Amino acid sequence: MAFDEQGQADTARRKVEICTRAYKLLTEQVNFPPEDIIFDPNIFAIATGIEEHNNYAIDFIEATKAIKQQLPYARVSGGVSNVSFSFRGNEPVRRAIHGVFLYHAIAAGMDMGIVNAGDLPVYDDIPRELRDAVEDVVLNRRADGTERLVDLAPKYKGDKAEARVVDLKWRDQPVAERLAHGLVYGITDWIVEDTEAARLEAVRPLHVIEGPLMDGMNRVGDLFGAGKMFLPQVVKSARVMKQAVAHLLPFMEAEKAGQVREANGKIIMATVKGDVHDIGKNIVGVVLQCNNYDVIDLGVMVPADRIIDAAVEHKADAIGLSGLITPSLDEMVFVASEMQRRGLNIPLLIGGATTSKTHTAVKIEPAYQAGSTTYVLDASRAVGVVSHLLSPDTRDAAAAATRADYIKIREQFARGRETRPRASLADARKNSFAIDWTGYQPPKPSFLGLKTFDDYDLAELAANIDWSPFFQSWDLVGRYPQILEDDVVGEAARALWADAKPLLDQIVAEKRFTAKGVVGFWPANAQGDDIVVYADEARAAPIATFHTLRQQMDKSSANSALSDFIAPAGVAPDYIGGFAVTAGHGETAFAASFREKGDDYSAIIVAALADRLAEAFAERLHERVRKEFWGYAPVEALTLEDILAEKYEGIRPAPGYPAQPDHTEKATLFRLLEATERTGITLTESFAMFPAAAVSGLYFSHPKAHYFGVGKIDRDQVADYAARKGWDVTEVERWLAPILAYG
Ligand code: B12
Repeated sequence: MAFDEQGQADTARRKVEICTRAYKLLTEQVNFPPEDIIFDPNIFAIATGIEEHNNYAIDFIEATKAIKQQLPYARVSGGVSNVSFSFRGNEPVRRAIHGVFLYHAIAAGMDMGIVNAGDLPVYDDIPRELRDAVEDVVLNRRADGTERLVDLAPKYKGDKAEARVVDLKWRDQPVAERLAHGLVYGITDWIVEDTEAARLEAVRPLHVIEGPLMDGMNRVGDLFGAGKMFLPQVVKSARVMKQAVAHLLPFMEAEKAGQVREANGKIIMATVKGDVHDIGKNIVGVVLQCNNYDVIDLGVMVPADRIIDAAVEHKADAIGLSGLITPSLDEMVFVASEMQRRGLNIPLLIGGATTSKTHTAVKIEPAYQAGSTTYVLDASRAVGVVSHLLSPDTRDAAAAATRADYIKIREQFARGRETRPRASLADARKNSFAIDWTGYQPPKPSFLGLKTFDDYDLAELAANIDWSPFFQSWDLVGRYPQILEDDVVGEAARALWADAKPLLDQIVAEKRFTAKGVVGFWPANAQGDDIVVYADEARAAPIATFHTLRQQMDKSSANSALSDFIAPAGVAPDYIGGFAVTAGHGETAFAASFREKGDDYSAIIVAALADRLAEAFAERLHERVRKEFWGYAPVEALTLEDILAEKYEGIRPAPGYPAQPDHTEKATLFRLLEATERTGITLTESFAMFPAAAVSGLYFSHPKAHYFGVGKIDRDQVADYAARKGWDVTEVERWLAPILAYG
């Protein structure tokens, strides 16, 4: 935020001044990478009736422009809802102010903002009278702008959303307009009737697709590309399009003229070998289909040769890879090198929760010189990137621009490597997280060994769902339940909730999913940075060893490792726990039942609900471990909110998360838990779990145990870790590639 000794920056000059100062401090004095700087130069309310507030929106927009021009790579964000605060309670006017403000701020270079993803009005759609009055205020074009808008506002007060549902005036429009309206607003109620009406008016059924339907979808594509429309709406529009095409298909078949609709391009999409995650890939696929691209989705766990064979067979124009876990990053490098070896030169697109621009530039792009490689942050950017890379007029320039950008990133990455001070492993161990074990009796679990849950009660899990990540996976940012009443994202979240809740109730009532889990407890003690697990209290022969990694940042606070939270051998008899849970049995089939009807929207919701139930299973089981199964917190009485805020004792670190970045530790965990036999969860060669809606991890009971990020590790620890795991150094470097402080 743009604050300094004098307080908040309100004018453009002050905002730029403070951001420039911070920029210089960060980049020149602490060598902070400029691309990681996000400025929020303060968005303040306009039209408050106080004259000096009238220029606040302009001040932000001007400051944004200056920051983007003068402070390379820095990004700009802001709390958009602040700008319309003086009209709280009048949602339609607030929405119009957000739409107009963002229209100008994005044009000035704004990169992101806290705003309602699914409920922003379509700029061109804001009633002209209202839009002009709002623009007068946002751009401070007239001294009496505020009065005029205050006078006009009551006219638009009625809740537009409801107006939109009851406002059926659009049903009186010509069929082409009705089709476009249904597409833009995601309304399926009349799609078959309207498509049929259009078919009867058309010479050939194909003309309905090439005409009104594509016009409607191009509007959706343009609005989405321009940041005036957001993910949930776009995926809903796709559903309308698919149902319209499904109605026309038999007529086109019957016609047998064999004319096919010209697509903008053909794209092969796949989640790479060893990875099972597809929500992100599916969302991008739907958005691209909306924009008239033919998407050939090969699914998950797809080996490189199958991806490339499909690209050759279908004469594809691009390949899109997705991945969620770090081992998939290496696989993406391999696919890129195979594309190079097999002589392809079509664009390669990279996306997924674990991918990043830096990794793509430093590791993937160098492996594929024959064609371009582009990282895509999220679905909202996919269409723009693809259209630039595939259109003959822009593809060379687009590829060249990315290549130049990635060269810069590689240079910065190399520079960043040199400077950061690090601790040797020996020094890091001397600075370990010290626990005073004298007089501490580690709590003994109520049982040792395993406990299986064959069919955990879905209703109990549904009651323990953390909904915030669900809305996040639809780009609606905010905490649940406040998000449902939020005056910015409320309506969009309520709409999504209204669609998701009945599906969840159906899943529970009809037992569409089966939740299976296993939990285990074993005697254990730390041995250096390892945790040795014993079969019984005799603690004679180890039955397994968990290998932990230690922080090596050069810092005053402790360089922690998970082994610090278990009593060293010979100091006190301690214990460790483990779990593996899934709620994904049945998810694929239930989601497919919607996808078959062209309803990707519900299919994606079903998959996201399985993830939520899996996460809820992990949370609920951990609670029962603390209170019952391990029983070290029998009187714990926390609300779900407190539990989600981790206000409990002990931790449950998951392999792959920052405290234990090594996914291969799941092999030891799964062997001890007999997880596959007992829950049906399998591990892929990248140690992803299938079904995808699965979580696994360890339990630590010590009250001082806490979550931390291992961060980057050095050669000395890699060599030490290899020796402890009985691997050679290259094997460790392969599995821990993203956290190596070298190479
Ligand atoms: C929700 C979530 C889960 C859910 C569901 C995951 C899923 N989607 O299937 C559950 C609870 C099941 C889960 C489990 C695990 N998770 Co998790 N999870 C997350 C979380 C919080 C959000 C991911 C998500 O779903 N986002 C929403 C979707 C829609 O976004 P997306 O996948 O990123 O896709 C978007 C873009 O990336 C892009 N995109 C995606 N693909 C493509 C492809 C192309 C071609 C293009 C152009 C664009 C594109 O567009 C999409 C839409 O905008 C992330 C943290 C984060 N903030 O990202 C951790 C995270 C991904 N999980 C992580 C881990 C480690 C795990 C577990 C291994 C933990 C464990 N030991 O149990 C398991 C693995 C499960 C398995 N089956 O193997 C790590 C992965 C990194 C790593 N170290 O490998 C993360 C990054 C957390 C962390 N901080 O470390 N996880």
